[in-house]
Amino acid sequence: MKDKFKVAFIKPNMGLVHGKPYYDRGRMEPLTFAVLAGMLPEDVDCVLYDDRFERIPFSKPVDLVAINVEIYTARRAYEISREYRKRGIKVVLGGYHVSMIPEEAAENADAIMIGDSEAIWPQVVSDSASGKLKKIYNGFFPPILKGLKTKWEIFDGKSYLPIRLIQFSRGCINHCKFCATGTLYKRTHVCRPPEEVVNELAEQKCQFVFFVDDNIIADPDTAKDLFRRLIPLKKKWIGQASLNFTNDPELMDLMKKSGCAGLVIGFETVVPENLALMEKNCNLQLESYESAIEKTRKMGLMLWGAFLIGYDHDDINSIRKTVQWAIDHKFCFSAFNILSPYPSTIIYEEMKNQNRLLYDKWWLDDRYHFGDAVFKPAHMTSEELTDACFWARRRFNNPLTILKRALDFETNAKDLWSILTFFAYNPLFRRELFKKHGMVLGYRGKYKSF
Ligand code: B12
Ligand code: SF4
Repeated sequence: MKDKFKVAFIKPNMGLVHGKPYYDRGRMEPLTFAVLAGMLPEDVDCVLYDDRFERIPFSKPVDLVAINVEIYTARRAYEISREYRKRGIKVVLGGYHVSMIPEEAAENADAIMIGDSEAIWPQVVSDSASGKLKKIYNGFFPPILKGLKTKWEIFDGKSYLPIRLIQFSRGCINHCKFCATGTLYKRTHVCRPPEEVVNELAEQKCQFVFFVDDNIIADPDTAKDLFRRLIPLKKKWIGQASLNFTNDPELMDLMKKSGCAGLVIGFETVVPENLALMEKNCNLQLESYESAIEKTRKMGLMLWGAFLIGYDHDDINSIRKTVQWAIDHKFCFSAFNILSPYPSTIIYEEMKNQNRLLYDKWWLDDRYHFGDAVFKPAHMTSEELTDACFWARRRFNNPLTILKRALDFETNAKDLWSILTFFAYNPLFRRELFKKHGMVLGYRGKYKSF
């Protein structure tokens, strides 16, 4: 009997901490591969190697290697690709970073997939099986999401946080200047048929779900349809959304009834001039953050505030103000991300033209460490920005502040589940922030996995 064609999916790690691979205790299942595996016919064997906690068995036979590449994992992804190609095994790269800078990715692979791979990925595998792999594959735009099957079985036997990831929609109706999604999707947003999403979830035992959509309410009517169908499932879910859902009482009501426990909200900044520079229109159109947050509190939602530090109207004081604001609002979690221009975004081009980038390709540069500022800020030095951002993370996550944030009986401490969730993840995220800071990207030949 002929052996099945075997595809190895690889989720690369980011890099090394004190000379050893970064070990992320807060890792989630890499949904991308459940989606890619779901597109393939039964006669293709799929295996997943998650470099974030497993050794990659480079010498194990496999017919095609498929690696997901994001900007922080690009260097490691290219290292893994080299190891396989040295052994004569074909490698295909795909994912956000590949779509943002295909020419770089193409130098590091036998084939690349640009954009969303629905409808094309099975062709890549069959071309490879017949020895006719092409160098470049272009995905359909906008992507066709009807009929998608998420094959979560690919995660069986592996250890991830106990939360099931799923996607209802792709893209975004905004185009913020710093954002990769805005750059790739050009204000296009596509939903999966809600009934297909709910049918998939109904078969899943896991009671806690993360909708990874960039903005789950971008198409409010289809989101309402999804939420109505979710109600009978009685699952708890979290997701990402823009705050303008608070202007629609019906949407809020359905969201709550469908089991929404918390949301990641991209506040980005409390400095209005920065929002204008970012062109973050969904936030500019709000009456105020305060009134919108008040409505989410009434819903009992636990918020994860996402902030971008280092825009041109930021200085040390505004960064301090932003952190204090997040603490005062008792957000369950917050991410203080340092502004890091991604290639092909508007902000990258602007900074390049203004000669403000410290390195041309910071994600591949030996001098770069995770958490470093990679450009010349307007009102401080890049070192000051690096320090301020690390300070912001420490301040928000210091033990006393964690306790202060916990004491919110409308949200984080409203019931036992919320308290347990708050205290399970806050200390974990605190540990990870220290571990991650200063990490070098890639393994640089210093650490090999066999
Ligand atoms: C969920 C998520 C997370 C989760 C983690 C998820 C996980 N499993 O580990 C959390 C919240 C922890 C997270 C963390 C971070 N994330 Co994140 N995350 C996402 C998000 C919202 C969804 C990813 C997802 O599951 N998509 C669903 C799948 C189905 O879509 P997909 O991956 O795009 O795959 C499709 C195609 O791209 C293609 N494809 C993808 N890979 C491959 C590979 C091959 C071989 C082929 C053929 C095709 C292919 O096929 C798929 C189907 O069409 C994306 C934004 C987005 N819209 O995708 C950001 C995103 C990927 N994250 C990003 C970043 C920067 C981060 C952080 C570094 C943030 C930070 N500063 O700390 C961290 C660390 C990430 C890490 N590598 O460790 C950026 C990456 C930017 C870039 N240029 O690469 C994104 C794009 C957000 C953004 N808009 O900027 N993230
Ligand atoms: S709203 Fe969010 S996902 Fe959309 S472009 Fe802006 S930052 Fe990106």
